Amino acid sequence: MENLTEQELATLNAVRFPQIPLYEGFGAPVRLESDLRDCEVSYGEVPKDLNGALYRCGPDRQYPPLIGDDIFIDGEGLVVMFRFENGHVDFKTRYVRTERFLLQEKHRRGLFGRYRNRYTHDPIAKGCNPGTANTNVVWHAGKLLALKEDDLPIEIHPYTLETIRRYDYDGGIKSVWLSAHPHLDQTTNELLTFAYQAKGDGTTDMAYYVIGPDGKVKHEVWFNAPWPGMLHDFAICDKYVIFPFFPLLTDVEVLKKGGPFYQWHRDKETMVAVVPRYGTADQIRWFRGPTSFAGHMMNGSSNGSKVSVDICLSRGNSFAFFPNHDGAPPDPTQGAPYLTRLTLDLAGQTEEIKSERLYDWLCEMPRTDDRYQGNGTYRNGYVVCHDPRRVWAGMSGFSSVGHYDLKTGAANSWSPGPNSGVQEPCFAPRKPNSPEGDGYILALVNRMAENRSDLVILDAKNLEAGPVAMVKLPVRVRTTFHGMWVSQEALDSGHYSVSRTP
Ligand code: V55
Ligand code: FE
Repeated sequence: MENLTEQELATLNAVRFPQIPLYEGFGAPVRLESDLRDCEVSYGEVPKDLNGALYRCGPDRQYPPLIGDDIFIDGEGLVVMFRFENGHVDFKTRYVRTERFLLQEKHRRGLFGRYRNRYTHDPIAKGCNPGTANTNVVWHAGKLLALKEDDLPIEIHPYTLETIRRYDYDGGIKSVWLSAHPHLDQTTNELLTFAYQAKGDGTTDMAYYVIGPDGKVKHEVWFNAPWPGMLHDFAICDKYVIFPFFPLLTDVEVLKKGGPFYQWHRDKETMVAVVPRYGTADQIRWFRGPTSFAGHMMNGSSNGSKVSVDICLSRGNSFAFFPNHDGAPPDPTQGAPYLTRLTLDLAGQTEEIKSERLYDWLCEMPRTDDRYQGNGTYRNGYVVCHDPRRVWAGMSGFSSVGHYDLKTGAANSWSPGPNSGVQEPCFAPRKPNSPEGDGYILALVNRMAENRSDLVILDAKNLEAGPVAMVKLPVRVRTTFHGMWVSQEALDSGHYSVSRTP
């Protein structure tokens, strides 16, 4: 075998995915790129006032990973677009042509090993950016960016979805990568974003950036995290940004031995940094609370000296595929997230984090009416959840799309029924200046039994009335993580013209 060329070796290796639960049924790699003009509408009518595009992103393995195993946050990013025009919906998917994708394409095989462990990759991949662009898509300052937290944004074309370039904001970003969870303030057209482990694997450096409406870095704060952990998401409000630190930590020595990128430290507490939105590192305030974990935040707000953040919080690690540092078996009872309000009092005498559970439905992927990100008066939240009145189809994902009215405490939901699951809900306003929460919820539906997907359009104010329309896809879309609705007006102008109704 030694005297075979790389090319010959590669063609000897048939593409064969390992038989692991992640790749069974709905999780099987799809690996197709689709173009479908005029999707079938199996129910109702697509509102004619919904013009623009829903963008989403998720992993879909291009080639099998080198280690014969995988976790659900790895895999090459596939961008999904539903383009809405005058009652018609066109569907398109494209892989993001990351360096990693192009290198594997050339060699016709997987070159990457364990999630974010560069010591497990093929030597051919040395020096290649391992980013997958598989987590989120955001439209800001006239650019559509596909994001993953261990790489810089990848700019893609908003209509063809062709990959344009890896984007460092013309040299404005000095961190080695950027979060996949920037938060967009549609009233100022600023994109607030950050990097954790901002100088490389296992570093404690944090970088926080405000990108202006012109797409240029306008504010930057560097500070140190209490430990080199995961910081997947943060929250913004008018005067502050809030960074919660949970004890899922990276140890470079573990990486060198081929181990996991994160380990859970159940003996460690939760820490929260409140950073002034346009301030400096010396103004940062720190707060402490018991061990907890959250992937995602719904929104932040500030009221006088009190800063709060609504967050899908669990007591322990909800990423059971990252092991306990002390070798104990995973404890799934601790990983269930519930919408929880953390309150930090800047005028208080203590560093205590006050914590209050807002709803008893297990939920994740929290979203708002995007025009109200960072607005303390917001009252509508949208999640995927397990409404106990619904049937949960197990492996199909969450059973229901939920709407929480944070003012009245009411909760309602819609479920696609048995053998189906839902993905993260995205809000689209009925009209650009509609009041908060007046619009539609767009969500991908996993049809397990039929091995394909739907896109459901719901009335955001009345989920329980059932779909406004159901857009039927002839193919399966593997579970996507995040994305957003972008109106045609915002696509045309490159900015948002949102003025808030109080
Ligand atoms: C998360 C997701 C990621 C990731 C790290 O939801 C954390 C949590 C989709 O990728 O890389
Ligand atoms: Fe996320």
